[in-house]
Amino acid sequence: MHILVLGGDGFCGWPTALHLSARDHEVTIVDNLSRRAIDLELEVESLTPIRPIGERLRAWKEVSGREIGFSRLDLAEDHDLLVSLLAGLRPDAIVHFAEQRAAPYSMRSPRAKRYTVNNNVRATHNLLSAMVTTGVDAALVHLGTMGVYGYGWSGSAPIPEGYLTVKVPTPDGDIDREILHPANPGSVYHLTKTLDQLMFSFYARNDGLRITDLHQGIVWGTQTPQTVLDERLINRFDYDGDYGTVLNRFLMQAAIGHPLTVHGSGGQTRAFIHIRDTVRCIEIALNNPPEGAKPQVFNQITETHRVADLAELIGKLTGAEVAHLPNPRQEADANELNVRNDRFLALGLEPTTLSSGLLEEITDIAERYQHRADLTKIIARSVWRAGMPTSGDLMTELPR
Ligand code: NAD
Ligand code: USQ
Repeated sequence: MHILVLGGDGFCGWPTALHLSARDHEVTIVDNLSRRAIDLELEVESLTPIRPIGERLRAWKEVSGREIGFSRLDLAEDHDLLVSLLAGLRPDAIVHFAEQRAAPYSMRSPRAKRYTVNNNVRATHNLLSAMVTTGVDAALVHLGTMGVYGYGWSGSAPIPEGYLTVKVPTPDGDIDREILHPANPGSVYHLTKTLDQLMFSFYARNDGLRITDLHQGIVWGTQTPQTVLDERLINRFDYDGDYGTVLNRFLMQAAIGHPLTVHGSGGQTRAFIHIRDTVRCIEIALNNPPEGAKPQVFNQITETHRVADLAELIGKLTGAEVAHLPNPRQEADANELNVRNDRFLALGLEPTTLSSGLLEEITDIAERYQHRADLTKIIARSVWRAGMPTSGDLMTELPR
């Protein structure tokens, strides 16, 4: 297949592009390199030394003998260029990673809120509209998020894969209707993913686009079988308070002797998936497109954990201290989370679950590159509402 990987320079996109190329697909990456620009804005860098996109692609050709194409294009701004690209390449499939993906970044300022909405909503809509304009009948796989369901809305009831059947009362009795699971976004970023879902429903129904929306949990790990082949292929590792996600942050913090930054009680339960499974799931989704008329939704997760349990586990493995900090987010202090993931399991996914071997592999990477860490960037400083407590001052007093 010829596959476009939109956002293919990012944390999930880069290893996916390499994985699909290694599986003999023709791959073209489309990216505006905005994630690298946000690093400059936040004055922070990936813990791992990621190379410029051109060097990454040359290294891949040297190592594998395969070529990956690249087009620098802003999906939100360059609609006409996108139309020309689709009309010229006529890809068989498109994977859409190209959005601003950090919840804390999306809440850090009015400008960041507006940027996240403008970027994500326009990128997705431009893509859908360009697919219709060009008549490109590609299977579209989008990276959505578990956060569209919210946390705790249905208690311990299992979260279905996208849709819920409800009873609608009518004068002639109840009728069953399948609806998208109610949206309960917890940040402006998550809000954009709920808006994406509505756009997918419309374009599938109106234009017959074949869309798979992957409601992915928090991705952990960093390396895949392809990114370890050469240091120039290394994947990003975000550890800062906006882009670093909880498990990778805890592992990095343990490696450098920083207390583990649990927000509040740590009773928040979240869904997780290893980056190696992310790339496999995307390949499975590409091989199993829907018919059209309705987007199919897969919950792309392999396990759930409480934040406090993760901290305790890593503390035991590494001797790291656990710090309970004021939570900068507006979220439930504790929640249950029971998620169905039958569809990927039925299609052959063999989950990579948390094991001490994998945890150590990440701690090793964090130790190797700890000289690149800026300790002032570790604390999460984006708050959900003005006046909320931050842990910044407290942390300067914690032992290192
Ligand atoms: P990332 O920020 O590392 O990568 C996103 C890439 O998209 C970047 O390279 C960025 O430059 C590019 N991009 C953003 N806006 C663009 C635009 N308008 N035009 C062209 N390129 C653009 O993020 P990631 O962690 O790789 O996440 C990828 C996708 O997966 C996101 O949509 C995210 O919501 C979703 N997701 C990520 C996680 C996670 O834990 N990382 C979990 C669930 C879902
Ligand atoms: N948390 C801590 N300490 C930290 C960092 C986070 O306790 O140092 C807590 C947060 O308060 C939250 C939980 O850990 O309760 C998860 O936070 P996170 O930053 O790991 O993940 P989140 O903000 O939800 O976002 C990440 C990705 C996003 C993706 C989402 C999947 O950045 O792109 O959509 O995971 S999900 O969480 O399933 O919606």
